[in-house]
Amino acid sequence: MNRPVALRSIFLAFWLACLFPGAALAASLPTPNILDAASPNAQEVSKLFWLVMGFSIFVMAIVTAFMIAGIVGGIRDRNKDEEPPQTHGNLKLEVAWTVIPLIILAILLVPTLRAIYQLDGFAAPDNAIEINVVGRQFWWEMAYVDSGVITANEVVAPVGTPLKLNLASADTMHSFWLPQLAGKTDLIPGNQRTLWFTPDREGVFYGQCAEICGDSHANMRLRLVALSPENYQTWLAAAQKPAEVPQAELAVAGSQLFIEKGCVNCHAVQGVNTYNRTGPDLSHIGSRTSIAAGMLPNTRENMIRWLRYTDTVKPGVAMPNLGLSQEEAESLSAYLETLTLPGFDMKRAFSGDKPAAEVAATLPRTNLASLEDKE
Ligand code: HEC
Ligand SMILES: [Cu+2]
Repeated sequence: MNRPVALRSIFLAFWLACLFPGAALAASLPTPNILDAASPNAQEVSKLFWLVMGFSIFVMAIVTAFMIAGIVGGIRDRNKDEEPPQTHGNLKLEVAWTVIPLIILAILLVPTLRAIYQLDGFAAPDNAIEINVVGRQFWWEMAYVDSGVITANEVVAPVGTPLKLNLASADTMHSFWLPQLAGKTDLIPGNQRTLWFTPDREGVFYGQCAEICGDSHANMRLRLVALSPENYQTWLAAAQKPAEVPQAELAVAGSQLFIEKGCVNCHAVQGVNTYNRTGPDLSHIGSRTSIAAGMLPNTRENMIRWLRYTDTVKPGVAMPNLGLSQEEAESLSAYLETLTLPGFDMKRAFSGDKPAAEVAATLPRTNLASLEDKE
């Protein structure tokens, strides 16, 4: 390799390495960006991130400078005949590169320990809203301890009040992760963990199971919907009431199929059957932004697809494919659409002028084309 080419490749490699994270940040899609914190606890984590990042860049710059100086020197001297000076062992250098990292690590240890104690589940304030979260292959159940409200895959919470989540698993290990709100916490069978944070702005925040748990681990997503305190109170009241009884013919037929086809054996719907937790509570499924643990936007078309091709849409799913016809799936979907929160419109639940658009922008981006291929 001649000199200009060698030098140019070094610089090119350097700039490419800098560009990649930049490009990822620039693609400002509604991704769960850990650095775009929406709670003081997540803020703490991103502050730590920048601190460690700062030290790392500093160390990298020094090491790279020495490296480049060495390479440039080597290239310049390559035609010289004499041997370069030979050295062996250097006590001062050895001490320096042991002590300097120790100092850096000691500096980083202080804020790290502080953050660990602050974020600890036991530190949750007394006024926290307590929610029991159970992870299952491949969905989440949320049970509000005080109000008895049960939802699935979407946590609804008020801005400004701490949430205390008691995390448990019904089968294998999962990990609860809402990157903009708190760090990951594992759900370990037979062991309860706690996590707390306080959402500090309205919005829909993405989450994801972060511990590989089976075929559809990547499809085990979740949402946190943070509402203004007033809207949260309205939601809470609505969530405790059954949805209105369906009137339209198609939906009424669907409500009968819901019983005939055995959906009631696994799914609870307020006012229809009693407490049943084999599958997600569907009492207000019509008001959810997504279905199948955050996989698909909640539309009629997607619901039909889900009911007819359950196991193709979501590999390894615990809901059986019931062999429904297109007509049956249509009336069931029409029925499920009527199961909305009475007197509460999730799409208009945000104050200000970004309501429905915000919900729409935060819908999941699943590659539907690939699903169609399978059908
Ligand atoms: C053997 C139990 C079982 C039966 C029977 C069953 N389901 Fe399910 N269902 C589940 C489970 C488990 C899930 C969660 C799947 C996942 O997301 O991994 C689910 C998910 C769903 C969801 C998505 C819920 C959400 O929160 O995203 C809908 C809607 C649904 N089922 C409707 C039906 C209908 C309608 C029927 C009857 C035709 C039915 N299910 C029959 C177990 C069952
Ligand atoms: Cu998982």
